[in-house]
Amino acid sequence: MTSPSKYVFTDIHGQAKQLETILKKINLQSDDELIFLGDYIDRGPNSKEVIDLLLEIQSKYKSTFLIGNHEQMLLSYLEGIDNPLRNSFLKNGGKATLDSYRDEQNNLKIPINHVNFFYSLETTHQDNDFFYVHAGVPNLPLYEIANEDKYKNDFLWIRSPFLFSDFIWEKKIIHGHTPMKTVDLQRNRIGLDTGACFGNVLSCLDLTNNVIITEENNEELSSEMKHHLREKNFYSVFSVEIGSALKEASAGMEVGNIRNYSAYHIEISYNREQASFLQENETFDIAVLDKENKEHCLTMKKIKNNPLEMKAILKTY
Ligand SMILES: [Mn+2]
Repeated sequence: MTSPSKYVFTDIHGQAKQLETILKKINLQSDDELIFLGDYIDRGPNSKEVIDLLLEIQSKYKSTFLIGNHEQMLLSYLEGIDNPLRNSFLKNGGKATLDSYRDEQNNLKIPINHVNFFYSLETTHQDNDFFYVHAGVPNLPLYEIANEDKYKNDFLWIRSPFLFSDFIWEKKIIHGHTPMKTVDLQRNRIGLDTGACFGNVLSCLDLTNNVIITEENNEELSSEMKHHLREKNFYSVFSVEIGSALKEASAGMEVGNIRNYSAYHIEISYNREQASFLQENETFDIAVLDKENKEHCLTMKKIKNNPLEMKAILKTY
C-alpha cells in the first residue's frame, strides 16, 4: 500500500479536457485527497463539464473546493445584483460559461446541484504545512486573517502586492489566479496557475510525491525545490536553537508558540534558514506580532543577535 496522495489544482477555467487528461494520468485511489483553488469556469469552452467532473470527484474522494473570483462574479451575476462584479462577469469570459449551460433551444439551464456547488465553495483552507487560497493574502499573519470576511477581496483578487511580497507567513501559501509560464515556487508561496485557458498547460501539484503533473508531462521537483517546498518558515523561539540570545532577551515575556498563542500579547518568530547561519551580533529579521492590538502588527524587523539589543527592542512592545 502506498500512502494517500494530496493533489492541488487551480484555474481550470472551463478546460474540461485538460482536467480529465490529468485525472486519468494520476489514477486516483480511494483515500487520495484533492484541493481545488477556484476559477473552475469562464474563458474556456467547457465550464459545465468541469463542474460535472468536480461533483463526481466530490462524491468519491476527500476534496476541498475554494472559490475563485470568477465564481464570485458568476454568483453576483446570477443573483442579479447590480454591482461592478455582475457587470464584469460577461466581459471576463462569463459568456462562455453561460453558453456551456444552454440547451438546444438556447435556454440557460444551470442544474441546481451546480448552483449549490457554487454556493458551497470555501474561501480558504489549511493543513499542517500549507495555506490554500485562490489569489493570495495580505501581509498579515494567517492566524489573524484566515477566517476574516474583510480580507475576502484579497483572497480572491490580489496580485502584485502579494506576488512581490517578501512577507513570511506561518505556512507557505499555495495559490492560483495569476498565470505564470511554469509553477512559481517561491520561498513564501507557490503559484500554481500556468494559464490553461490561455493555451498553456494545466498544472497539478502532487504534494505527497513532489511532482508537478501537467497533461503533457510529469516533472519531479529537484531536491533543492523539494527542500524549498518543505522547509518551515517559522519557529517559535522556544522550540529552536538560535537563540539563547533571543530566549534570554524574552525571558519573562511568555513568548508563545505561533500555533498556540492563547493568552499573550507578543510573539516572536524567525526564519530558520537565517537562524542556522547566525553569528553573535549578526543582524537578522524577526516578526514581532502584537496580539492585543491587532492593527499593530510588525513584521520582519531588523534585530541583532544580541540579548541586550533584543531586550531593548522587545520592551518597546
Ligand atoms: Mn482568478
